[in-house]
Amino acid sequence: MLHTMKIVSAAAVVVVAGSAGAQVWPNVDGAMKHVHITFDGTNVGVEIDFMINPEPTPLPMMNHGLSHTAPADVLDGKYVSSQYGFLADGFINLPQGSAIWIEMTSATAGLDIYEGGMRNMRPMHTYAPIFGTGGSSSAWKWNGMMHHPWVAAPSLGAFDATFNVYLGDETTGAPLSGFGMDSVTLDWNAIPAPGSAVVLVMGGIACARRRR
Ligand SMILES: [Cu+2]
Repeated sequence: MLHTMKIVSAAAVVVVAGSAGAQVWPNVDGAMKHVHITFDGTNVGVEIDFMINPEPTPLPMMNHGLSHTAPADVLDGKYVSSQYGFLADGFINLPQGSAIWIEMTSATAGLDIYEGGMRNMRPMHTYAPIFGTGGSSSAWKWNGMMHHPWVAAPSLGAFDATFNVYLGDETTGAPLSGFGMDSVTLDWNAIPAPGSAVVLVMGGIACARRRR
């Protein structure tokens, strides 16, 4: 009896490993760049970290030409970055019935943003459209955890998005009076992926050789 159970569990492990090998999740390029959120009891604050990660902005977005596993396939064909991540800077104690909301107030046309999460837990992310993408609400309720959204651009070039971060009703997101809000602009540069640059260089060498 015990022996049979062991065989069954070994088979289950093989199945899980096989399906995991077939999955394609989007690349996580570059080091995490945190967007620190604070609340001192009265004012919400938001600031891009340049102390822990001094990498200058705009941050790169790249298209690796991957066919991602659903629901991450919303990123197919796009220049993608998940480097920016919202993160609590210190302990945050919220008033009863409130939540910290992040609302996108403006962005470069064509920029899409999808729900992510902890950066190394890509299979757990919903990839649901947020911040106005695909007709979603421009305001998104932050759960207080580290959250790296997936940001996607349709073409090469410069992209940015500006957000208000404020204390709102935990259900409706309506701003609560008597509390200060803050805003932050995140920016990106959609650039060719390193792999595609290598292909171009190799192509150039092949052309040079042919000419001789
Ligand atoms: Cu992070």
